[in-house]
Amino acid sequence: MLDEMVEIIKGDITALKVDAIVNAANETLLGGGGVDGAIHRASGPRLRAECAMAGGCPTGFAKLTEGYDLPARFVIHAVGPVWRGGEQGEDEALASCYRTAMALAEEHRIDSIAFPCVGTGAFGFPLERACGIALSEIFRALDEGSRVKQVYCVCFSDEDLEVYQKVLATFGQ
Ligand code: AR6
Repeated sequence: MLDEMVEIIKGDITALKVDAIVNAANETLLGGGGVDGAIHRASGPRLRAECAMAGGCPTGFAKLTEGYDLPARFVIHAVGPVWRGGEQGEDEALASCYRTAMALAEEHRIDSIAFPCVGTGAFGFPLERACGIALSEIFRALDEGSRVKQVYCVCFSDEDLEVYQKVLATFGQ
């Protein structure tokens, strides 16, 4: 059942022991605030060193690194769009982040993956709209026969959790 494969949870993504956690990065991949800062702090300096070798990443795409000191084996650094009102290709860029991350998971034989609410913090993407895009792309990948067995959508606040659960309920899986 697809709905059992997707769980909305509240917590700190850096603490999760999954095959891969997704980072909400920026094009430099060199770290920043929010979940990006938390992941770099928890993973240690070797993560920044590997990211520095990666040569950045365009908006709407993602790159995979080792997890180093994290409980997760890999980090998938996804670069969400900066929200500019919704008419500048933001929806497609966010969808592409999720598609790229799920494709990388497939390529690296990842069974379990955890996503934060990419784009909805510093980059300002409206949360409810972002949740709809995230869940559409995640369900699409699972529906297409992804080998991923468990997807966690990790919310950092009760408010985010409530919105995510509301949006999930509209999917009627
Ligand atoms: N675990 C799970 N979610 C978290 C955590 C955590 N430890 N910490 C924050 N969040 P943001 P963006 C949530 O701003 O909007 C950075 O500076 C947070 O509450 O981290 O994609 C990067 O370097 C929010 O719901 O990412 C970029 O420059 C979500 O993670 C820029 O911010 C995403 O918020 C990216 O902005």
